[in-house]
Amino acid sequence: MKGVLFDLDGVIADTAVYHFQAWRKLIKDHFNRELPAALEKQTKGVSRNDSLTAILAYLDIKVSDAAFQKMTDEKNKVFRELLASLTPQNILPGISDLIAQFKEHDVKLSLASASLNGPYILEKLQLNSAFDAIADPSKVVAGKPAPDIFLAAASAINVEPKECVGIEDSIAGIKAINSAGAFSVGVGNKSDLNQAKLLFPNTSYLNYQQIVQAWQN
Ligand code: B16
Ligand code: MG
Repeated sequence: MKGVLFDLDGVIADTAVYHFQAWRKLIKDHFNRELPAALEKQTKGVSRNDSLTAILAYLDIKVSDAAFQKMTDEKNKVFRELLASLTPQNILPGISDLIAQFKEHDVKLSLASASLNGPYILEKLQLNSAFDAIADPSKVVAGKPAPDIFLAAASAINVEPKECVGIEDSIAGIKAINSAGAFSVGVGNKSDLNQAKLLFPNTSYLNYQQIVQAWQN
């Protein structure tokens, strides 16, 4: 195992709460409608545009391209305001130790987040220097569940996907890791992430030795 491809939202920090809070506000402001909690799961790991498409489809609302663009900009503005309060204390349990273990064993770290705010979030968490590369989601053709962002993240550290482990909390992300040919490690429920090759109930259970052993087998 030479590289680890990290998802961000839901693995390194719980920014999913902020994403959904921002979507909820947007939909309330524009249409005076509420979003059900189930949509949070559906939009996890999914790009900004694909998330709004899913939300509007659920609400059965059609908007012009210009209005769509304006809405994604507005959502991002609210999300960025929420991110302003992020500190290293928002790093999820177990992640700092796991990163230290990977670094001790010369495993390269690459970020494979769908978020265009990835570099800003890593900076707020003071984790940017821990990463060897950040794959740029604006440069990949298809978002998760397509493998593109994981392939880009592996290539950015010059490691073959089969020599990498990908860590994800979303259904779309686990599918993306598997199609990229990397070894998928899920963080979450078995009912959602049954396609993960190795699963931990939450980040505090993530364990370097268990990951290496499972990757080897
Ligand atoms: P942005 P990940 C994903 O992050 C989030 O899970 C998803 O909710 C969000 O829509 C997507 O990033 C795009 O984020 O609007 O900041 O570009 O899980 O891939 O780290
Ligand atoms: Mg995620």
